[in-house]
Amino acid sequence: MNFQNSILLGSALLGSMGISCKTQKKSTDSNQPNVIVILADDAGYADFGFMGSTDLETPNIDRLAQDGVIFTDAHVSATVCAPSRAGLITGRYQQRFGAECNIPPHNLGVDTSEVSIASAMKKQGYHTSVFGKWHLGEQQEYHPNSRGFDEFFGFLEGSRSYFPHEMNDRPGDPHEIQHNGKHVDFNGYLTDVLGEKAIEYVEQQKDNPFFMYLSFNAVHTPMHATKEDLKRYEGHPRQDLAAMTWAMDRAIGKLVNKLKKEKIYNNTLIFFLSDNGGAHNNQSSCLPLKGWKGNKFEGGHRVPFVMSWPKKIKGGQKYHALTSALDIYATAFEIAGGEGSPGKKLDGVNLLPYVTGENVDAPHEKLFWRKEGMAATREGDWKLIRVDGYGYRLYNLDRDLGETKDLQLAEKSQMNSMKMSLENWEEGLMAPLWTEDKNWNRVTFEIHKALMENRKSTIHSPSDLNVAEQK
Ligand SMILES: [Ca+2]
Repeated sequence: MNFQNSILLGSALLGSMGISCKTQKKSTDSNQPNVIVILADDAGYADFGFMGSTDLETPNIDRLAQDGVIFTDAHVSATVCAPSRAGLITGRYQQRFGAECNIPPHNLGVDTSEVSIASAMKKQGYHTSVFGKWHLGEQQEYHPNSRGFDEFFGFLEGSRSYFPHEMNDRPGDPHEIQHNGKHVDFNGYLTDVLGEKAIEYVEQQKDNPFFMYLSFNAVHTPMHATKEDLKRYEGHPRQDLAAMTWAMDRAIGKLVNKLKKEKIYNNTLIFFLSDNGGAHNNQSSCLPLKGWKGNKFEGGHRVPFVMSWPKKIKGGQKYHALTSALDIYATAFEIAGGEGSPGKKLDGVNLLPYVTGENVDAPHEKLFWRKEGMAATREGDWKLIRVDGYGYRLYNLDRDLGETKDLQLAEKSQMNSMKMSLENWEEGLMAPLWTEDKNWNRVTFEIHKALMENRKSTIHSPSDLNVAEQK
């Protein structure tokens, strides 16, 4: 089935589901750039050439970074997949609407009163699409097509096989690949397929301003790669990750080439980032940061983050002040001609005036994180971590990027001021609408405790808890 046919089929299906999917009018404002948000999954802070990796190859992403701005102190709003994505697509701290924890239950998702970035861009006349992992709710009201995305090709769950899979690909399963609600039988390797679909979409929409959210599940587990890519990295100590990263880079390279071929690359605003820190189980590296996916040390939430728009942003820049994935929404919406917020008050800001030098202040004085009993805040170079039932740590990242020297006694006034500012922020939040599994919460607590004590954690999953209890 070609893409045009599949769009018609999808539209017919959506029509029968009572969902509006009108074709967007061609914009009269030719200056509106296309916007593409490329999200990697569980990629390590250090695992791209432009972030200093010497053993993983990412030539295409590196070129993209070179064409734009690299944010060196950029953060996602959560250290695990679903809440991080909830923040990204709403431009708001996800704890404000109860999406604080991972993996929404079958019947829940991102509160429908939140206006997604796709809905915001549609208001500006954009055609909108998402390719890949969703992870923000499975029911019809939480489905991408109900949240402002004209096109959805991907899967609703948090991870799946990269190859066709008997269980994942059962029609109706939330892991199945679908196109606008309709089951799709795909062939080949999913990272390549998502890249191809993104290119087909560009071909379809190249004459209109479009918004694309390209949400790779790479390099999340399972560690699946093609034979050819694995062969390229034979003997590599991180063979699977290197091969998966190479495939994602290849897909991004092909997409950028398509934009260049169509002569729309210069007026396309592209973001590239990871949804959280490298995971403990996917061979990733967050060095020189401490911690990894799921915890409140920098390795959990500081991510590689690039913004490129050759027409308006000078390439080869590094930007060092605090920035957030929450800023993507405000930036895209304002650059598309939007003013203020299309819904509730955004927590992110438009980054453009900061990277052009028009605004010399920092986009954020403070950033905050919380998932149930574990919370953190940044204020400039200061970092405070709070673990309920255990205590606090205060670090100065300028002198101690690896978060090892606790300054809470030596810097009492800083400690008290940040503690209070975290509590003030929490007053604007609600209780989580769903919570983490109890055992996973204990695992996360034990990891924080070990890292706060500058010990290696011996516990990484609930099965490790059982072993520890038997000792
Ligand atoms: Ca993730």
